[in-house]
Amino acid sequence: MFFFPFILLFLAPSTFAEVITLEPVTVQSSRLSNERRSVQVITEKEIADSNAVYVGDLLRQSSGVDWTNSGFAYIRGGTGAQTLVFVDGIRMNDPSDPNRAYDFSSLDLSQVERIEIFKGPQSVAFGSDAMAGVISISTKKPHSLQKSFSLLGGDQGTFRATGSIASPIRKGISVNLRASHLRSDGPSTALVSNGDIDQKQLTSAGISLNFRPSIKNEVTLGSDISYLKQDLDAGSFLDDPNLNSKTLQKTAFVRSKLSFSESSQSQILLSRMWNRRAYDDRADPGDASPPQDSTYYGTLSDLDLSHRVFLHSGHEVVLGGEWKKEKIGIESRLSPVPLKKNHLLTVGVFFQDRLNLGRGWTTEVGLRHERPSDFGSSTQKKIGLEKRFGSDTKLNAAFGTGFKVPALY
Ligand SMILES: [Ca+2]
Ligand SMILES: [Ca+2]
Repeated sequence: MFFFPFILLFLAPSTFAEVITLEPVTVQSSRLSNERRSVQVITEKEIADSNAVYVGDLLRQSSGVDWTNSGFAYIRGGTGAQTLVFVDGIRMNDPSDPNRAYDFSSLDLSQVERIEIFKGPQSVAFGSDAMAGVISISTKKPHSLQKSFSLLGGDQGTFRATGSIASPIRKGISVNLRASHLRSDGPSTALVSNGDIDQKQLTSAGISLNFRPSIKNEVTLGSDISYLKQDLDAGSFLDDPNLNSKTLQKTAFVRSKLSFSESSQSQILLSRMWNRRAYDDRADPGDASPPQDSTYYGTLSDLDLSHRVFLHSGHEVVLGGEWKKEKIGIESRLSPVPLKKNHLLTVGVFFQDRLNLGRGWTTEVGLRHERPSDFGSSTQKKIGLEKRFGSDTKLNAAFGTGFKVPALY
């Protein structure tokens, strides 16, 4: 979609005397270092300069990433089901989706600060769903005293209002509030449309509290909510004038980052994601699919621990474990959907080792063992070798495996 904004009003952030600046903390960046992987980063400035309205407008410009108008990303020819998505470190792949894929439609780009795309299998670090790659989104969380408000309008009846405020409460404690509303009469969900207008309304809000007792230790509590109402189509090539969905998504998390010494750091993340998606459809000429009246419920609870140790200069070990519980429910009055299971419990442990051999040579090995209830167990491996030539050139060869737990219906 090409987008031409005709109004842009932005009240620049105002910064006052007390400024607390924190580096963004994501679980991903601690495990998947940018230097040594096929990673693409889209920065806040690039997002602002692009004038894009949807996350997909940016993802589709990235090499090796394809995009559908219905909101799913495909990395290196893999499917949306094989792409693991994190928002602020929280797993977002919806257990109530038939493929356990993440629908980016519920994410307002105006709330996004940074997008990292890790290409290739990352199952050693993150387990199931990371077969084709990982997309990690960081939302805007300024910790200094800031107020901002913006309005944006464009073609296809597009209008967006965004506001945020961040403020220190007292020394070492800050709060961040933000909200946005987006409405649009397009683009069509079907790639080929015969004039059917697909409206979209997305309302999002979030709050986070950050405690920073010392320079290297911090705890963040946060919660986000979004409500999306959108018209859909009956596939990529078939308009449907009366199919729509309503999606309510909520997340809550507590994250702590602790440094025991210069050479030892831990991260603990406890998160929960709720997703409720309701479809409404009526029969119409050309619509071969039966009418729908169904609601999908999915929750995902996750406890993720990792500990990083620098044994000596150039030798780094990461150990970690994860406990994850997903649960789904489906209500369908017209055509009941049988479930294989209504919940899944997964426990996993992993380690990664990176060793600098000198003369520009670095090796990396990793192993993860994961046991999803009733689906057997799985061990994932990776091995890599890198040779640097000066500061600008490197040669990297890597082998990694990936896996995916079956969807629950
Ligand atoms: Ca439609
Ligand atoms: Ca229909």
